[in-house]
Amino acid sequence: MGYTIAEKIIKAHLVEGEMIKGTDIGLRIDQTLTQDATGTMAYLEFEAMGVPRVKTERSVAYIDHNTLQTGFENADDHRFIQSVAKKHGIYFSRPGNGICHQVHLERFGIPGKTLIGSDSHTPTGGGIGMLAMGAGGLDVAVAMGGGTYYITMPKMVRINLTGKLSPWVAAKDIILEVLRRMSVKGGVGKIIEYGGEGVKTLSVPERATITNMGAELGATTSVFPSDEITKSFLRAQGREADWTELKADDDAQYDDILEINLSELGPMAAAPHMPDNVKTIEELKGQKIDQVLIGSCTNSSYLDLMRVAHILKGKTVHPDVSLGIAPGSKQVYNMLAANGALADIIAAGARILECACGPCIGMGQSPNSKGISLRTFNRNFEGRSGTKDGQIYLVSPETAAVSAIAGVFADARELGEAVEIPMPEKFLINDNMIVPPAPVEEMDSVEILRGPNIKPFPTSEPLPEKIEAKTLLKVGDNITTDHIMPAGAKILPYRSNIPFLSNFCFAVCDEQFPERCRTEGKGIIVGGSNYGQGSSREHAALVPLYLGIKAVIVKSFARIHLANLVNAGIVPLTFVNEADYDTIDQMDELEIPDIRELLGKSEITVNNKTKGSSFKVSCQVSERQRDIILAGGLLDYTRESVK
Ligand code: MIC
Ligand code: SF4
Repeated sequence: MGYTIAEKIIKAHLVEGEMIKGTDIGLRIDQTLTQDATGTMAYLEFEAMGVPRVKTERSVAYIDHNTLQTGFENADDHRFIQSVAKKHGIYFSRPGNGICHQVHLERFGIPGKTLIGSDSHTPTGGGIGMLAMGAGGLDVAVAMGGGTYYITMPKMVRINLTGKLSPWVAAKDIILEVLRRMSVKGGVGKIIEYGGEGVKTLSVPERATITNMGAELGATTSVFPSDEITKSFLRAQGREADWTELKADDDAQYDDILEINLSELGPMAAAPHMPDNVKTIEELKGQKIDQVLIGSCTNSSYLDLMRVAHILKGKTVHPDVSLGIAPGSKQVYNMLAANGALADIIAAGARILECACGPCIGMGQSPNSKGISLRTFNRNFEGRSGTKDGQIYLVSPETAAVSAIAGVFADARELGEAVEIPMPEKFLINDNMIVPPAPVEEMDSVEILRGPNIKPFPTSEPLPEKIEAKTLLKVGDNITTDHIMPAGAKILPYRSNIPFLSNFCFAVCDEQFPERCRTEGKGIIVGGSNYGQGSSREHAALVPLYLGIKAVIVKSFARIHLANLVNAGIVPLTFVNEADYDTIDQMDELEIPDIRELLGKSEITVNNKTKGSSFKVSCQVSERQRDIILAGGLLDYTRESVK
């Protein structure tokens, strides 16, 4: 039997387990990346492991999220990360160099390699044929130390692309179509592989837009073949030697196959507040808009912004609209400046933002009250923009640009004939903002610079024989990490200060939650399906840990968040009968006897002491995860094994 692309990469990196779907496998990790919002914690954890030098082929620390410096906190964290990187063998991408996923694709990504990153959009690397996955900071720290990365062997889904996109229809519309069909939980436990004749019509950055937003499907990752197009992209980046061919065998087996005829797609938008709430442009056309933002790791490549510049050239942004543009990398920014496209963008009235995540993570540019904001980003979760009642729509750069001029949702196809913007034969290569680590012989003399914002991370206690605690919060389906641990300009600077962050835990859902936790001292959270979707931020587990949360009982979990809960030593449980969710009320007192013994079992009794009833839950953790929880979290469990 032949192999899929993902199976080939997994096979070449398998260090534990067998490639049997649904079982735990351990992978050797070639590359890691971190960004600053998760990086400070990841490097504190790396330091705590006591490994002097990273053992990966390449590890890169990016500064791209916390670039608003309204106090000392972010700047201090940047200096901390820079000094850790220098000492421990990590390349450092300075603030201003761009968004981690865009820069990694341009300068470091290699087909056939494994990459994990402390950011859920790490699968962007799938656009260049990497097996690239988002992970919690601690998992990344372990991988940097040479430790194995564990996932559940995913199912394989193939998406066959046929035909060719119509003029002004974009890669973004392809992934919006996939989201429309599969939903935000449709990818859980799966790797999405793209194939078919249509693949040849898509450039590497377009493929990367698609794999990037595979994160919104909940997929483990997404991957494209590495072909002649990949080769010419790498050649244009001066890295042809990094190319290898990668394709699925003809007789590879897939668990599911989807067909998408690119010729049939039109422009689409994901309406508030979920990336799978997809509408056609026909349904929205003519509605007034307030803001347009172009950028983010999904859509800020050279090709994206050249198309935008072409649309804006000689026009003026509608008087009722604020248009912000953040190029994805210094390379993109520099090239637009050199060829005059930036001048066209400025002349049209766009507000040029730093090349960083910026408004995508609520770092500025929050829309007006109830403001309708069109963004080329990947997430439109409630409150993420920084304006609680902001109405965020996710669109392609083409739709964004035409709408910014029109002042209403507009259909870019009305521009008529397509504009051919060729992929550059050579990108502008200047790695002067990437600082290499100190040579081994000098590492001991590198001083680590720590600011006062860095507080110790919370430690968990060994799991008791039984958990007895109140349901301190009951929430519904599709709770995101932006609900659990919000980000944004006011809170993000405190990512290395768990006590401070805890004041904002679940603030979007229930502002009283942190106070209740403090009063009660311990608690349980009850939730619906796809709990913890979105970000890889381990803070969404560390903060509840700090607040005394012992267990989370839900209908189903998102992959990375489940791993983060285990790493923090919090017990993840799922209802055996989903209907039991309805029998629990907030503040009900629950009791889970013999939990130490029952971890990993599929039927565990929970007594609802308030209601005098009981129900069954399952604890779907592997043996290794059970040992991690018993040990009080991954850090303690790992410390000895990677030395
Ligand atoms: C996001 O897009 O939500 C983030 C901010 O990039 C996160 C990481 C974080 O919370 O720091 C992610 O996607 O993992
Ligand atoms: Fe940054 Fe937004 Fe991409 Fe997250 S999704 S890495 S915040 S640009």
